[in-house]
Amino acid sequence: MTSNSPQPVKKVPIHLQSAQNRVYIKNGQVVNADKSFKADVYIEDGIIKFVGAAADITVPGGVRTIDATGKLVMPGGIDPHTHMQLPFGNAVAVDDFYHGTKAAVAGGTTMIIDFVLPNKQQSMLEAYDTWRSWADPKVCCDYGFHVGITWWSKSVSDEIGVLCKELGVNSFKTFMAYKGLYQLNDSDLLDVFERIRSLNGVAMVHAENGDIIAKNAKRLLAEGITGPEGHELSRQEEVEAEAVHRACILAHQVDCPLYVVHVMSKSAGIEVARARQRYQGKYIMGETLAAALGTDGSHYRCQHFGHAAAHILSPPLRPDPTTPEFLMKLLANNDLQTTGSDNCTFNKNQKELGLGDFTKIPNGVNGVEDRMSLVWERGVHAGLMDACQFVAITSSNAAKIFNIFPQKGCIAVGSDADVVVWDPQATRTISKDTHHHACDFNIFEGMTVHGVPEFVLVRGRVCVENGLVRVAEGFGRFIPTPVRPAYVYDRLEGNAEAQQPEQQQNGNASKKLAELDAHIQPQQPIAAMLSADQNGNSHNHPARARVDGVRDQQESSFSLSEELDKAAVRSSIKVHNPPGGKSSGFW
Ligand code: URQ
Ligand code: ZN
Ligand code: ZN
Repeated sequence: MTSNSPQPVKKVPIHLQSAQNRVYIKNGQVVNADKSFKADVYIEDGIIKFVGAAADITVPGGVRTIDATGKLVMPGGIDPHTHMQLPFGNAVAVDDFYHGTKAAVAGGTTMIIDFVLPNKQQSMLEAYDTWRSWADPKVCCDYGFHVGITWWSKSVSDEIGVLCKELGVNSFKTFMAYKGLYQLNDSDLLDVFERIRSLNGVAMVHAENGDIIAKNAKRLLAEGITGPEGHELSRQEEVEAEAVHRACILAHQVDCPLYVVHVMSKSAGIEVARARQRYQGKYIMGETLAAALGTDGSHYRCQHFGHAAAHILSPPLRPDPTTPEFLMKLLANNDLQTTGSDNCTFNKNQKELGLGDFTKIPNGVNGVEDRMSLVWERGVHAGLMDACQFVAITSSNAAKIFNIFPQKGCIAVGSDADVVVWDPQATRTISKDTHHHACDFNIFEGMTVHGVPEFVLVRGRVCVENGLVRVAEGFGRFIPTPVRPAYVYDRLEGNAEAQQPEQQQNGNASKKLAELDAHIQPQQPIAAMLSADQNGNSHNHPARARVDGVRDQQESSFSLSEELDKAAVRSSIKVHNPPGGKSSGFW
C-alpha cells in the first residue's frame, strides 16, 4: 500500500439540508486501486462530494458522522458474476434479487452484475425485460446485466445491437459447455465474437469443452458412478484449460476482447496468463471465484450426498488443494483481473434432484456475501497482496472492464457513494446460521476470516452498521454499462499509455509461465480410468460411493483433513479408496 497525501484543496463550505442523506466519514485510510492515503470523505445525496484533509472542509452540525479511525475506507465491492433467482433445469435459485443483494451488502458488496440467460429460441430482449421485472422491485444495491448468448441467428445478432445501443448492456456471455442447452460451436462463437467486436462490446466465455463433458458423463453413469464425485471427474482441469485456450484464440482471430468467467483451475489460469502474455496484455481478461479461492474439490468425495452436492458448480472446484493459493497468486500478479462469486444457490431438496445422476444436480454455490472477506483473508491477510490490489480485484477492475469507472469502484469526488468502512483486524466466522442468503448451506461453513465491513453505504445510505444489516428492498438502480470500455479498448487499439502497466508486469513472463507449468498435477483421462482389461476387469476406477451409485444419505465419516492429505500426495485419482471404503472395481 502506498501512502500519498491528497492534493491540497480549497476549503469546501457544506450547506445543511437533511442529515439523512449526508454522511461524513472521518479519520479513515482511503484505499483506492492505485493509492492509499489518509482522508475524510463527505457524502451528500448519494454522491461523494469531498475527499481530503479535515482542515479543508467545514462540516455543518447534524450530519451523520462515522469515525473510521484505524479503519480502511474503500469502494464497495462489485461482484461481476451472480445468478439471482436463476431458473436452472427444474429448479430456481433460492437467492432472489432481494436476498441475494441483501447478502451482498452485508458482506461489503454494493453492486452486482447478474446474467440474463434467455432460453434457446427466446428473444434476448424479452428475457432482458423479464430479468428487469424480477430485479427492479427487489434489488437492495445497484446492479447491471450481462446477457447470455445461448443460440445464434440473425435476430440474435440484431438484438445484441439493441442491447448495446439502447439497453445498457455491453457484455455477453457465451458457453462452450452445457451441450444441448447453452453450448455454441466454434463457428457460432466466431460469429458472436465478431458481432460483439463490431459494437465495441466485451465477450465473455464459460470455457469448458461440452462435448468431452457429455461423453465422460455418459460413460461414468454407465459405469455406475452416479454420485457428486462424477461431476468433477467428467470435467477435469484439462477440459477447462483446452476450452480457455481455444476461446482465447477464437476471440483473437476476430479481434474481440474476451473476459473468461469463473477460472477454476491452475491449468485454466495458466492458459489465461499465457494468452495475456501472447497478446501483450490485450484482448484477454480473467475472473476467478470466491469458491475457488476459499475451498476445493475434496468435498466431492464426501460420502454425504447433501454435503458433496452443495459444492457442485461448473467448472467444478478442483481436487488439487494448492489451487486456491495458486489462483490468488495469479490475481496478485494481474494474470487474473477480477473475483466474482457466481452466486447461484440451491437448497438441499433442489440439489437432491440429482440423486442417482450427478448431471441433474443443479449447478451453483453461494459466495456473494463472503467474497470480500475471503479475498481479504486469503489474499491480504495471507500476505499475497496489499489493500490496493484487494480493491482492484474486488471492485475497480470490474468497474473498468464493464465501463462504469469512476462512477463505481473508486473513492473520489463525483463517484457514487458506495463505500465500505473495513476493519482489517476484526474477524468473523462464516455460517449458514448467520448468513443473509436464503439458502440452507454455506460452502465456507466454519471458516474464520479477517476483514469485516463495519459500515456499508449504498449510494450514501448506511445499510450495514456494526453488524446490523438494514437494506431497503428496491433501493438499487439498474446501472447501464456503456460500450467501448477505455480500459479494454485503448489497450486493444494500441494506446501506448494504456499498455504500459501490463508490459511492465509481464516483464519476465516467459520464465514465470514455465515455472507455473511445473505446478500442474498430471491427470488421467477418464477413458483410461474406466478401461477394461481382456478379462473384463476395469482398472483405476475413480471415486465411487456405492455400486448402485446412490450415495449414502447417513452422516459420513468424512474427514476433510484426511482428504486433503490424500490429495496432496496423489498424482492422479486412481490409487485411493473411495470415501465410503472399497466398493468394487479398481481401488
Ligand atoms: O455456468 C454458470 O455460470 C451458471 C449458469 C451456473 N452456475 C455454475 O455452476 N457456475
Ligand atoms: Zn458459467
Ligand atoms: Zn455463472
